[in-house]
Amino acid sequence: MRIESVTPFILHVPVTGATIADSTHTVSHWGVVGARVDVEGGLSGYGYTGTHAHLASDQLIARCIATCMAPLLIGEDARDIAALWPRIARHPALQWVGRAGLTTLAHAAIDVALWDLSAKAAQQPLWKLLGGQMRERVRAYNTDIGWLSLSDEALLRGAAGAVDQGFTGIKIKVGSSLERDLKRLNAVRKAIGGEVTLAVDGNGKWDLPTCKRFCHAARDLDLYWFEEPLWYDDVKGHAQLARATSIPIALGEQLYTTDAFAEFFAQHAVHWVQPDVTRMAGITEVLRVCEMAHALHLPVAPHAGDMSQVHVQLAYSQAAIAVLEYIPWIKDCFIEPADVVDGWFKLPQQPGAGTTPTPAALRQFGKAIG
Ligand code: 0YR
Ligand code: MG
Repeated sequence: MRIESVTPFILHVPVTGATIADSTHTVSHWGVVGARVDVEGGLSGYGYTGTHAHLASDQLIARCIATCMAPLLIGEDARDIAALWPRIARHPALQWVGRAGLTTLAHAAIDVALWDLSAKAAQQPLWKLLGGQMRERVRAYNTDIGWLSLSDEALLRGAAGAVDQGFTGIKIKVGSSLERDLKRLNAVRKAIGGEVTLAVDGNGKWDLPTCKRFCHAARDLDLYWFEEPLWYDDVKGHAQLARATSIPIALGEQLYTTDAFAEFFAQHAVHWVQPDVTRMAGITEVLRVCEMAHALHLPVAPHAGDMSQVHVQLAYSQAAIAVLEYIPWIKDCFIEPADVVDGWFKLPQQPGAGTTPTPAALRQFGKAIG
């Protein structure tokens, strides 16, 4: 499967409603910055990373794919995924300017495209190549009903609506003020009852004293996890919080490397592990984190920067993965959308990684590479 060309693309796809907000970001579109890898014989593989759709930085990622990474790939065998991973990640010119950041996001698009190609060549959905189906179904939790930008009424309506649709888990954003967040959470818990799992996500906004106050005040809400309570890289702070509260700590969506996860594991600073193929240079590296977590008996709940198109393939095949995030913004851009029925992700059927965009999506949402 000789690689003939590597072509970047950018899609900006609208989110639900005009904009959504968490504690740190207000977002109107999801950025899908990707690579199409064409091989001899006519197959095309697709992979992408996820962004907040800022065109200037999306164009940097796209150009990194086209000018820095494509030359390392042309002429190579696309099935040599394991060998091509360090060839890009450890390439002197890339490593000097990257190692974490936009070069890693660009690498994610490439790695996912290579896995997509291997699965398409085998005429199997990716989960088959990753060990086969190891659980009957994958539980979804709904994040799209929990934004800080929603009014109290809309939040309650959305939470109850998700439960009516069959979701057994939801996630609510926090990080505005303790008073507002706690009031909303108490109302949501009342509305959904005690059976539905209720997670909260702070997106790294608060400091340790605020987190401790929050955890104390929320102790009777039976929270499933508190995600990114503190600044993303603060291992010591998360370890302190983990010791101070019985609420499980979740994190990982902002971590780029296995070393970063290893440090959180070593310090007992995380309970729910949330790697993301779109940030961690692809599937190859996330599989390593899943194995590390599994060996430590820590459950994995991948963050869905891919909006679960790829992660559903992992969730069906990786023993460590317990639950998967659901946000429906970009699913209809793909030949086979990552759909949820009655609160459970459907088992993908199409050959590949689930990353092939429809021609209509490329036309409607495509942006210039610059
Ligand atoms: C919006 N999921 C997250 C979105 C989401 C962010 O900023 O990117 O909230 O990725 O934290 O768990
Ligand atoms: Mg999050």
